[in-house]
Amino acid sequence: MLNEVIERFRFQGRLVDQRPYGSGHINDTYLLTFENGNEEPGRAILQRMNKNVFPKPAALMENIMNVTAYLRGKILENGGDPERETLNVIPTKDGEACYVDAKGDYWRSYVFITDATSYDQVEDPEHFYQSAVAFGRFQRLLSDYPADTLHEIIEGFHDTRARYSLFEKAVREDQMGRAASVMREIEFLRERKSVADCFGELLDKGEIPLRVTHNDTKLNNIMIDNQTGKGICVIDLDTVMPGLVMNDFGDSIRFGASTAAEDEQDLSRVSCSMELFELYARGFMKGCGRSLTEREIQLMPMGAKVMTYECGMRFLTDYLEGDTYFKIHREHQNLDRCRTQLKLVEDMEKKWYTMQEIINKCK
Ligand code: ADP
Ligand code: GN1
Ligand code: MG
Repeated sequence: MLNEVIERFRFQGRLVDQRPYGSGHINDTYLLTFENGNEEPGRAILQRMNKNVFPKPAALMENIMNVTAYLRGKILENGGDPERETLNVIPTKDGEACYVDAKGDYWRSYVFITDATSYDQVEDPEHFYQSAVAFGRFQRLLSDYPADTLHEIIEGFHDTRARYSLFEKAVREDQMGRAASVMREIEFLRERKSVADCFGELLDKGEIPLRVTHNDTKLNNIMIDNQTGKGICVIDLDTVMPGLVMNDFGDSIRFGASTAAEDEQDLSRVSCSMELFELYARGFMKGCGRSLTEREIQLMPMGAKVMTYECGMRFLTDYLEGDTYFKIHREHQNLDRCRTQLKLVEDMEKKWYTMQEIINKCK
């Protein structure tokens, strides 16, 4: 199957290797290697887009083509290298942004960003700081992007209130008969329903602005340059849509400032590091420049809590529904993921004033 798909793209050279790649939870990603007569072989990323998660892949690709073209212009204006600093789609031989196979699966390809790494956990705090500068800069570069031309790829993606309703529905329906065994987690989320409502209420009152945001700012969605240690390229642009800047900040904290992996089973190892929180806050504010309102800045700790609460709730919802959304590699992995998120929420509650103080120091 893969060979037939690879055939359809405008790749150069002779294919010498193909292998599953990366640790994303959504798409099926492959690394392809080509012999092309140069010392350094050619490489490309090939992805089967997840049609369960992205039911409108053509609209999604239109967003990506437009956003990457826009970023390319900005990068050139700033004297950068658009081949490494933004994703570049490799078209099909027919000149399309993606290929639809006989089974109706959508495939796309990207230029492989060489000499850079995407990290699943913070190995060097400086990388985390640099990822913050890059995600902040990404937000600033897109600040005048015409938001109304973007398709809403996943409706209500970070509408935490709506996600709460979906969670309660999953508990009610209890398709897998798992609800009784996770009552503690269910109660934890119920007791904190106000967290789910918070940003929706502020949006309703017009107190916070919608901006064009990335919406999936995990550390492994950024490439860190192996030579300079800088955040060279923001990747995984599937969810670029109007959203809240606090959520982009918060999702990075949820994932990167945790002292353990997202699916760690030993919860005593999971906490939210205030050193990493501070580093990220400094980098993100720097990257965003002066574009944020005071209200947005004050709400950054809330962004961390909302994103962590929401992600824990999404993992639990998926566990209750039979693991149909996030890829799992072992039984109960989504429950383990949920538990780390709830542990982080609890820890953030304990460290609430420290987080606020840090934000005031960094602004
Ligand atoms: P998912 O939506 O499943 O998370 P991603 O687009 O994030 O998929 O890709 C999964 C992983 O593949 C990334 O975390 C990264 O390690 C790698 N990757 C994706 N695109 C590129 C690229 N253009 N160059 C190098 N590595 C990439
Ligand atoms: C998914 O695609 P990936 O692995 O970068 C998910 C995010 C979650 C994250 C949790 C489109 O991100 O929303 O926060 O898993 N992406 C989508 O790790 O649902
Ligand atoms: Mg990803």
